[in-house]
Amino acid sequence: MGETLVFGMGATGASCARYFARTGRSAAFFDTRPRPPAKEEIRRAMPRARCFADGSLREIPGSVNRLLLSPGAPLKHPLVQRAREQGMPVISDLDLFAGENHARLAGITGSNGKSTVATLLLCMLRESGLDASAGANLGTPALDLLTDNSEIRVLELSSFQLERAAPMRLEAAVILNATPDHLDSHSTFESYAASKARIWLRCAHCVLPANDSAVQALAPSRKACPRLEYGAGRPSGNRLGIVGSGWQAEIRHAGTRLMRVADSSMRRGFQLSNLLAALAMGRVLGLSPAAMRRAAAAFEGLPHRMQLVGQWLGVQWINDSKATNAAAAAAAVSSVSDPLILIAGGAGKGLGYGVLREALQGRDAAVIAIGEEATRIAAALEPGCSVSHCLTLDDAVAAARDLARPGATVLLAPACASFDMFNNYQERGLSFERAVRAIH
Ligand code: UMA
Ligand code: ADP
Repeated sequence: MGETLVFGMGATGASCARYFARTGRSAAFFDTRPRPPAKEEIRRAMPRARCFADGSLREIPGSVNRLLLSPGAPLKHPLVQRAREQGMPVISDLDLFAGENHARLAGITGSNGKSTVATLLLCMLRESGLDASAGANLGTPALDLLTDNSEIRVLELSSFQLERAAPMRLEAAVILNATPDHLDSHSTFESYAASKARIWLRCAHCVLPANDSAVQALAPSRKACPRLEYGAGRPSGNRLGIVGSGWQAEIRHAGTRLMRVADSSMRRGFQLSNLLAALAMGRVLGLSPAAMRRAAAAFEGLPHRMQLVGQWLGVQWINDSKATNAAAAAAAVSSVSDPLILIAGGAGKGLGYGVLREALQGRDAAVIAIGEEATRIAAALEPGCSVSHCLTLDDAVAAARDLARPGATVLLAPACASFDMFNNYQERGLSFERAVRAIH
């Protein structure tokens, strides 16, 4: 058997190296970055494998008989074009995973909310007594999941992963929402959304939000695939919904009471929508209402997503560093009350900020803009909203303290990637928390 050329020496590349070492196959590795982050990890797993960093490989070596693309490997790179011209199989880590996986599979995609819903569903599965794991875009690369004995696996799938992999057999799959993101890589929203829709191509049961026209437009016909919808409206046989209001509001499906909305901390807006999505996936996977209820009641959300840093002098400070696109930041803005001071900005992803402008319309809000996108954000939000600029996140926190009056919320929801100032969104969130604590 020939050699696999793995394009990408990051987390996925390293998981491929471990997989090939485990299965006794040979591979070479390639990355366009001068210092790919997982080069040492790859060397440890496969000491004799050839590694080409800095884009130093111009031709596909003769020993190679297939190309494996990491999620970040650019599809337009000449080596990818060359492989296709030569009729060489171009695969992804998920294709290898699917060929070896014997566990039940649940898939989760969407522009926002994936990690939250995947983690909550994992908690529900474990609370049901199942040996379950979760991974793919959610941290643990899919091939590393194969080393555990899970009977069921939750895959969080990004548009990049879905675009590069053959359609997978999933027992249940949800698209949470479809709003613009990653348009610096996907050239149009339509091609981005079409990548997301690939999750349903071989899936046994579609799960989708009832009132989201962008997602509904991606769904296969009811004849082609059974579906369970979820939303705030009345429940029925193929719809998980809510009956009653306030403290009495109950989530039900097909005559079964699942839980009271008030039993979870995810009670409003997009967080309630994420709770309904996880419950709907749990229903399709046959979980008991009691186990789902216990898991949902105990779930406190993930770090850097609407995380309360603290409250000082009547001002609450919230870290939503994971709001890396305009729709996420708009959802975050809509979920808090006025007066609001929003810290936004960072590295752009080719997106507009129209939805953020709409979310801020008529609000008692001020914006502090930072990072490479500061000027574009100001241009999009002014004059409806007052925008000031700061050079660093520390300066933005100090400026927010000066602006905030008792009762206010200061929200970090950048609507941008973090890479202009930080290594990742976690580092940005931690910097925010440190700066907030330092001034109190
Ligand atoms: N890159 C290059 N040259 C290369 C290869 C990659 O410049 O030759 C760049 C890519 O454009 C990208 C970065 O390097 O910006 C990382 O690419 P990668 O393929 O090496 O990524 P991995 O380290 O393998 O991590 C990927 C996912 N990252 C991306 O899709 C960008 C991780 O999701 C995922 O956890 C991991 O695989 C394991 O499955 C992270 C992510 O940010 C959390 N995902 C995006 C998101 O959630 O918005 C999609
Ligand atoms: P993802 O894994 O898709 O990035 P996360 O669960 O990590 O999603 O949430 C990222 C951010 O997206 C959150 O910090 C919040 O601002 C926003 N968000 C979460 N769920 C939703 C949703 N259902 N709709 C809109 N925005 C959301």
